Order: sequence, then C-alpha cells, then structure tokens
Amino acid sequence: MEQFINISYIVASIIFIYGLKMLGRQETARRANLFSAAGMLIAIVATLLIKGLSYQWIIIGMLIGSAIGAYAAYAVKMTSMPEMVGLFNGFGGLASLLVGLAEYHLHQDRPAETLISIYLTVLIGSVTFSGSLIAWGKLSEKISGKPVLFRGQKLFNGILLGGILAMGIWFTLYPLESYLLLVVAAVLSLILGVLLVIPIGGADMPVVISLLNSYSGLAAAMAGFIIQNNVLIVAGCLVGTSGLILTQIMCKAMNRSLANVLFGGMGATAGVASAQVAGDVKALPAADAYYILEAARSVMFVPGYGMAVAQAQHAVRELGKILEEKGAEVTYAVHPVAGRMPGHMNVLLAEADVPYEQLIEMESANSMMPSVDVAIVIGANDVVNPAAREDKGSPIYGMPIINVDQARTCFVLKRSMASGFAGIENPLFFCDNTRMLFGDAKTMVQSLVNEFKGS
Ligand code: TAP
Repeated sequence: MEQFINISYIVASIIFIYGLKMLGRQETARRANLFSAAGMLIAIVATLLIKGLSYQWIIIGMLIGSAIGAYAAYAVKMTSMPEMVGLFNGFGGLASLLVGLAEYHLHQDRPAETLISIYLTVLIGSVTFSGSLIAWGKLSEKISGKPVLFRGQKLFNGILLGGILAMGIWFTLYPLESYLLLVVAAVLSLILGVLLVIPIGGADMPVVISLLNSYSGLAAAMAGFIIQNNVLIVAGCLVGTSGLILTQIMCKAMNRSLANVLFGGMGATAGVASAQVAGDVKALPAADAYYILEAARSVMFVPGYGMAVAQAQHAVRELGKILEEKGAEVTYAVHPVAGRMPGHMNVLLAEADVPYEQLIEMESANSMMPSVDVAIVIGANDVVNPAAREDKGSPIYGMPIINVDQARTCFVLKRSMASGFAGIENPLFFCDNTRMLFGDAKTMVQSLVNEFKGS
C-alpha cells in the first residue's frame, strides 16, 4: 500500500508540474485547471489510504471546507477575485500554522530538523495568515489602502524578525520547555505579518498577494517535512516558486524592485511634488466619435479595470469586428497589471473570442502607437497615465504604461473624471488629442456599435 501511495504522489506531482506549464498559455489554461484538480484528487485519495486516519474529522473538515469554498467561488464577482485569492492564501498559511502547532503538541521530543521545520511552519504560516488578512482588507477597501508608515518602522520590523529567529534557536535547543515560547513566537509572527503589509499601498497589493501566495506554499512545504508527506512538499514548493516568479514578473511590469514595493510606501506623501495637470477636457458624444472611427485605418483597444466592471468585453469585440469589416486594422493591447489580477484582461478578451493574434503586449503596442489612428481606452486609467513616464513626483513614476497619448487620437471611455486604483490624476484626459466618451463602458461601446449599424 505504501508503494502505491508513493507512486500516486509521483503521478500527482507530475500532473501538477504539467498543469502549471499548461497554465502559461491561454489556449490551454482552462484545461490546466481541471488537469491540476485531477492531480489533487489523486493526491487526496492516496493520502486517505494512509493507515490509522480518523475519517470522521476528515469528512467533517472536507464538508465544511467544500461548502465554504463552493459558495465563495460561486458568489464572488470576477472583479473581487484577487481579494478572494488573498484571503484563501491566508487560510493556507493558517492551516500550515495549525499543523505545526498540533504536531508539536503531539510530540515535543523530535529531531532538530523536524523542530526547525515546525518553527518555520509556525513563523511563515502566521506571517502569511495575518499579512493576507491585511492585504484582503486593503484590496476590498475594508480598511484604508494608504500605506501606514511610522518612524523607525524598518528597524522595528528587523528587530522583531531577529527576535523571532533567536527564539527559534532556543526552541530547537530546548524543545521540551518551549511550549509557551512557540505560542509567543506564533503571536509575534502574526504581529510581524501585519507590520510587513501595512506600509504597502493598495496599488501594490497584487504583488503582495502574489508574494504571500509564495509564502503560503513555503509554509505548506515545511508542513510537508513535518508530517513527511512528499506530495505536500512538492506542491508547496511549486506554489512557493511560481508565486515568487509571478511576483518578479509583476515588479518588472511596474519597473520596480521588490524591495521598493515592500519598503517604498507607494501612495504615501511623495518626496517630490506631483506636477499640476493643465488643459481642457474635451467630451465627445458617441455620434461624433463614430465619424472619427469610421475614417480610422488602425484602431487599438486598451482595456482596463472599467471594462471588467462594465462587462463590456463582448460589446468591444463586436465593435472590433465591425471596424475590421470596414477595413481597419484592429488590435487589443494588454498591460500586464491592467485590471485587478494577473491576466485579468486576457481572460475577459478570451471569453469574448478575441483572436489571440490580435492581442498584443505593451512593448509591441508602444512601438505601433505613433501609427495608430485611434486608441480606445476602455475603463483603463493608471496603465495609460503619462505621469508614470514624465512626472518624477508621481507615485507611479517609472511604471511602464501603454502610450495611448502618442496615438493620433485617443478616446477614453469612463464614467467620470475619477481617478483609478492608484488614486492619482491623469494628464491624458487633458491632452489635445484626447476625447472623453463619458458613460458606462458597455453602454458607450454599444452606442458606437449602434451608430455603425445605423440604428
Ligand atoms: P484603474 O487605474 O483602476 O482605472 C479603472 C477606471 O475604470 C477608473 O478610473 C474608472 O473611472 C473606470 N471605470 C470603472 N467602472 C467603469 C465602468 N462601468 N465603465 C467605464 N469605466 C469604468 O484601472 P487600470 O488602468 O486597469 O489599472 C490597474 C490598476 O490596478 C493599477 O494601478 C494596478 O497596479 C492596480 N492593480 C492591478 C492588479 C493586477 S495584477 N492587474 C491587481 C490589483 C490592483 P470612472 O469611475 O470615472 O468610471
């Protein structure tokens, strides 16, 4: 039986790795999810075959967990997905923390390497749990997204972390007398998780969530070492490393280092004052926008969070098709952090059957931009804000953007002059070649479609 379980674990691990690879391409991503879930099913069934398990608790846990998970998955709005991922990361950390505490509670007399694993599981699990709760609160605007900074913060956090690690040495040397010490370490680690996340601004939360996701994987891998479960070690390492890679990709997309994201306090009062935005806002009704669009030879759609809120992707695709039929070259430019989660725009555009070859990345979009007749911004704001390129005082200075201001004409579809996620003004709206099409993105795109259809 033991051999069968181990072989099942190897099969499950291979499926996880292959599933991760398939997630890298849009065409295979949906299947990858199912495939990886099948791998998890194999791992769970194999684990249930281990001798001496108390099934009644497992069944109760599975029923409660599945009910909450299924309800949350059905009830969550697409736009709130990052918060949910953030919260679930936290529960992953909490689960590992409980495994660490329970294993120590069962037997204190363990080899040093297991004690180190227990301590690290408790430390990382606690930081992940409390940090994720704060990230969830900031993203869902249950608490303020502004960075909370105080004097000597980094030093204080450093001392706290140093203290917790020093307690870990004591714990490993004297495990039999360290019950209280482990509980105190867990509480201090929970506090550390809060302190590490509060200085980070709401706009940087996606990076933090991805990093916490990586931590939750590490905590799970550590828990795997404690209970000597190979598939948990492999799955934990995969989550740990993929979370780290995703974190790096997002930092690169914002042209920031991880250290800057974690300690920069973006959104706090900047050292250099932001430039004043000047110029007139020129609103344009759909009927007039139609004439400009009709004459356009090349049109680039640049979607953002507002497209997700308005669920405008199908209408956008319909407009794209009409423009193509009129002979225009149509492209869809996707910024890596547009929306509220990695790949958010890709998912929506794929749902609307936008052909993959029409999706272009930021770099290609920017090199094409000067020859684009009309760039249509659909509910995007921060990712097309020229202040990121030009205004050293701007909190998003240095973040690469899609340079829609360099197109011949730029239409911006949004409901008002309100700011985006970073909470800053956008000089794009005041540019000479920008026209604001105020209204809900779906209604406005639909109006443009109707103009073309002559209704
Ligand atoms: P944002 O800068 O957040 O701007 C979205 C704009 O959509 C808002 O200004 C809003 O203006 C408009 N909008 C909202 N509902 C709309 C509707 N129904 N119809 C039309 N417009 C609507 O979005 P973005 O440009 O996509 O930038 C993403 C931001 O989120 C970045 O700051 C990024 O760092 C952050 N972020 C990204 C992620 C990832 S990984 N993608 C995760 C979390 C946060 P009105 O209110 O005037 O309509």
